[in-house]
Amino acid sequence: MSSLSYRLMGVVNVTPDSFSDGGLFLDAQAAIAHARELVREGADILDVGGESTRPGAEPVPTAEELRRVVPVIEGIARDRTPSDPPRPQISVDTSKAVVARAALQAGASFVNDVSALRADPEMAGLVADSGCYCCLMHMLGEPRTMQAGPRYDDVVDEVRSFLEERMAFAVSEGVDERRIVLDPGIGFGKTLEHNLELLRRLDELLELGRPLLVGTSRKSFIGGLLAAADGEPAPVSRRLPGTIATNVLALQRGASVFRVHDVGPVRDALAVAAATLGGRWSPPSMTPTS
Ligand code: HH2
Repeated sequence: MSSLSYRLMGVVNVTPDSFSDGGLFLDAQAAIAHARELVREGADILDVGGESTRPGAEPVPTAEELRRVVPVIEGIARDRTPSDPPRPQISVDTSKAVVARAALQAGASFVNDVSALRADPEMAGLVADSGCYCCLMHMLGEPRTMQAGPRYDDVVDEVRSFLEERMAFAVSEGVDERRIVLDPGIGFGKTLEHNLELLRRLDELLELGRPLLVGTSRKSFIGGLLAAADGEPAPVSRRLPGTIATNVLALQRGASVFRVHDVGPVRDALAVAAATLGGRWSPPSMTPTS
């Protein structure tokens, strides 16, 4: 039986205001300890972020974002097993080229830019010159306003066209196409129905020929689906089963990078799901690098 290859990306939020774990790992030592735990649980990639992108989040000044993420990336890099490439791969969740540059110098090799290289004109050149991996994610609008009545004629077609255009832009700026990962941006300018439609038809994005990353972890559409009779969304503490369900379905539809907070339980669910699915498909390869 051929096996399905996929990678787990553990979330390390060094922020006071992230929607599900804000304030828990604001201290660098707490964030590094959390990162160690995620690696023990099976994270292949750690995604370190110093700015929340939750709906309504306020932008963080560059100096503060640097202060949050750089010591944590340095600490994780010091901790790594000296394999080739070192494990875990470190990703920085930022839209600012100055922050990405410092993160790459500190040991990151993956830029997770939720603006898909639109927010900072320096970002595409930086990614191209450094030869790092990057994730291009779809978002309608920007975090402050993105949930204000998002509308699409066909959400999947529009997300696919957007990702195709951003990938062409990245390549025209010198980014190696083989280092690009694509993400439909679950929860970024989407209603509950848009998120479900994207997950249901995720395989249509495979036509773009790059690995797909999905981030459903603990998101509010899961809370909305499990809302109480009074319409109150289920709290973050009740969203793990829904996170697992959506990640398993995304695996079945071709996703190969899973961005999650609860690495251990999702790892177990994906291992069983992948074994059950067997070799029904194989995602485009994405080889880690240092
Ligand atoms: N989701 C979040 C942040 N970054 N990056 C990608 N590529 N895809 C995602 O779906 C994604 C992302 C939001 O989750 P979280 O980091 O937990 O929350 P916050 O932005 O509030 O810190």
